[in-house]
Amino acid sequence: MGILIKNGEIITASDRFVGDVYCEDGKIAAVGAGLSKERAGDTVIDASGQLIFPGGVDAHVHMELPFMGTESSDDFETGTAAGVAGGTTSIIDFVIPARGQALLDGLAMWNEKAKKAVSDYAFHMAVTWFGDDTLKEMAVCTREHGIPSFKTFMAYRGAIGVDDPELIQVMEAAKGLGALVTVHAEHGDAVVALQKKLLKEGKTHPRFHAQSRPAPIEGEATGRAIMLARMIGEPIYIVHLTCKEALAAVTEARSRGQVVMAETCPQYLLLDDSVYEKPGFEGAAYVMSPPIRPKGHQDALWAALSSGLIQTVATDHCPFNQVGQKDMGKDDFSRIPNGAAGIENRLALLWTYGVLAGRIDVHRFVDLFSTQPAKIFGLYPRKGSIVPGGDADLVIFDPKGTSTISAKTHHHRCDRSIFEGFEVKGKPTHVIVNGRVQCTDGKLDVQRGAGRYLPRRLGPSQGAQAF
Ligand code: DUC
Ligand code: ZN
Ligand code: ZN
Ligand code: ZN
Repeated sequence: MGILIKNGEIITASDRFVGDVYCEDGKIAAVGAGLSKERAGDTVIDASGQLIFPGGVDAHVHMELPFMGTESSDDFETGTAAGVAGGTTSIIDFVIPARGQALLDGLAMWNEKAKKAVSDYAFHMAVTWFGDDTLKEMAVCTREHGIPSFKTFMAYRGAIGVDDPELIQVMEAAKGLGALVTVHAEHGDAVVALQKKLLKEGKTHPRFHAQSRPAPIEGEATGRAIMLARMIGEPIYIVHLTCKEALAAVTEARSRGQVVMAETCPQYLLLDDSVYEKPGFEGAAYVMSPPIRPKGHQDALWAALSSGLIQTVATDHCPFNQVGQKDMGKDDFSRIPNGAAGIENRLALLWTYGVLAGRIDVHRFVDLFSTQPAKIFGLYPRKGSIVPGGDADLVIFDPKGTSTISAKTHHHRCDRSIFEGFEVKGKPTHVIVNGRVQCTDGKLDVQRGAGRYLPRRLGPSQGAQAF
């Protein structure tokens, strides 16, 4: 049975027109005006006055991630369902093997966890150490498992972080495989030194988390990662870029023609570090790495989105409950699990505070939300577009109406929302995932395990093609 969506305003990264979309067998079968393809039993959706976007691709999420002595509180079922509620129909999660663990053992664990996803998923592979077999394992990931992107952490030294010699080895290996290296850029040793100093002075409150990882720590690591990628001749993708210092490093590299891509997240665009001054221990909800920056950085990030300096907006969705998880760090900010929920809010926030605020246009919005992450990471045009033959992942969006984000109503399995009280305009009336309506007017109808694994392949110099 198919779905015919009639008379919607179809908006992609490049086009905008009123028309119909016909979905059949999980794929988009036709796009055009006045389609009359429907057959008996088809669902017909009148999308007059509404917008139709390609389903969102969130290229940076962590479902049930074992981290800092606990586990992120959304699993692949609840986390992907929250994504669907917010118009995100595909995710790329990170396999993060423990230091010393084989990459392929980590992959086996993630394959198992992800089986319950309600929407499609792919993986990046984190390389958390470099052993005798790592190069071989990276080749197997790329060639046999469709994982052509590798993540490295310059922070979290002693746990999942790598040192520079290891980072160089990962970049060289990725270059040989035609794979892309993504980097969490913070100067790990400097963070540890600052944490020690602050704690020694008795500074344990969540606000000192931010003080232990100031913007120069990210700027330096971003510049160093870019320099290493330049030395090796390998494209690089900077995850969750938050500050002017890091933007300066990207700007300098791009002006030389180096292939550097960057991602930011809604929390870095919309919050400032006054969140750490909330009463009591409430600031812990905003403890993530990198931290929320002082006022001034947010406008620079918006400008970088609009100019194309930053290519994608992901969420780094990594929720922890205030009660029972964040409170592990009640007496020591360095023990507060790092991360927050956000997968459900990306569309609403980018739309309201990006498009409606005049900071980005509708095509750039679709690009950041869906098309660029799909292109950069090898999912396009199956994902990230509205074309015949592509997967039928669509958001039908009613631009009318206003709602307020709250932990009381979100689908994240988390007792706090870092966007609590944010007003957002419009709402998805239908979210279609693989040709099936999975959310109608905020009501989910998802199927545990319906999500499929998405093997990926990057074209030659994929990064350079992407923009
Ligand atoms: N930062 C976070 O805040 N959480 C997960 C991992 C990371 O890098
Ligand atoms: Zn309807
Ligand atoms: Zn990170
Ligand atoms: Zn992350």
